[in-house]
Amino acid sequence: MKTFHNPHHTLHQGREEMFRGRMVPCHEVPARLDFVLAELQRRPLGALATPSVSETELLASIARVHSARYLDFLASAWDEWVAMDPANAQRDALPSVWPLGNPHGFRADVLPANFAARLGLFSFDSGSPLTAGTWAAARGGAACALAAARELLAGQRSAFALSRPPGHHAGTDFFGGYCFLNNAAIATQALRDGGLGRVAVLDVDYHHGNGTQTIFYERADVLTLSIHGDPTTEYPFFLGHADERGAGAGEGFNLNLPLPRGTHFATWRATLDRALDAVDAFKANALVVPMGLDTFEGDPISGFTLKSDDYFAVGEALASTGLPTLFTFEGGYAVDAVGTNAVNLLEGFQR
Ligand code: SP5
Ligand code: ZN
Repeated sequence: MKTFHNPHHTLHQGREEMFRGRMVPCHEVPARLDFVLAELQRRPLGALATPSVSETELLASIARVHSARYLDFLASAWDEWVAMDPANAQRDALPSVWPLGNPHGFRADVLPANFAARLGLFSFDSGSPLTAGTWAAARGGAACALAAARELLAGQRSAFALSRPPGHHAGTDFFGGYCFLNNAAIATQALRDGGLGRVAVLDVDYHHGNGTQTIFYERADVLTLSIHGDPTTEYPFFLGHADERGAGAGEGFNLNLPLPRGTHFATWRATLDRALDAVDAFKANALVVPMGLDTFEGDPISGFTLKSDDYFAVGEALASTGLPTLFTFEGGYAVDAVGTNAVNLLEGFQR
């Protein structure tokens, strides 16, 4: 399978994230991608390339998923942050105030002129620093997703969009969970627009793919599935329960499979079979896998116990659908194992 990697990823480099009342070093660091790239050079799975996508086509694909007002916000966010206070050039932008959703009655339809208020309006946590190069890095990731979708549309069996920052927590008009543009959703929509009738998105990151779920929640042409830590105790907390089944035309086209913190591979693997049965029943034309490796036993912020060798079996199981499959790179914070784990999964898929 061909890998498209983001040459601009280091432009996004947060310093600290808010965690329980204090600032801690960011978990989502550039070295994560470097380790995956190095492992792909050691154990090649196919060609390695950077995406070549025109800026016009790229922005059009991104706008199929994200709102115009959110994209305007992202494009000017850094300049506005620095304009608030020249000293901000040395600090990452983090939100500190948010409008609660319904039924609390705060207005989300009126754009505040105050940038700090807009930073909150378009986000849901204070763990996702926005930096000088965030917009450029995120666009580079969307380009990888689009290039990978084109591989599948050209008839390839699989493709890998290797980028950071990750994407699956980002929604139509919000960032959070270290994510700014939803690469998996952008790829999925590009597959639909390229003529594939039904696309399944099976999220295997430790954290619920809340952004992807909300983007496709009312649609019957995209089946979203997610296996993740139970949101009762695990981030992102406010979405990801089993009773969220889709709405309107999309009712029945979302499947959440939450598992308790501490779940071992045997249970996780059996749960994957449930998800794969649902993908089969949906008669998908393609599969998109937001690939998080934070299910690993050594992950510093997660609670499952998968071992490096288990990822071969995950890849093999995903291959059993026989569908054209596109992988995006999501979480995985045990930095020196993330390359091994990612390539184990992809190598298992190619077996
Ligand atoms: C893409 C992805 O995996 N996003 C995950 C975002 C999780 N953010 C909250 C993490 C809580 C951090 N815990 C810090 C532990 C300090 N020792
Ligand atoms: Zn995660």
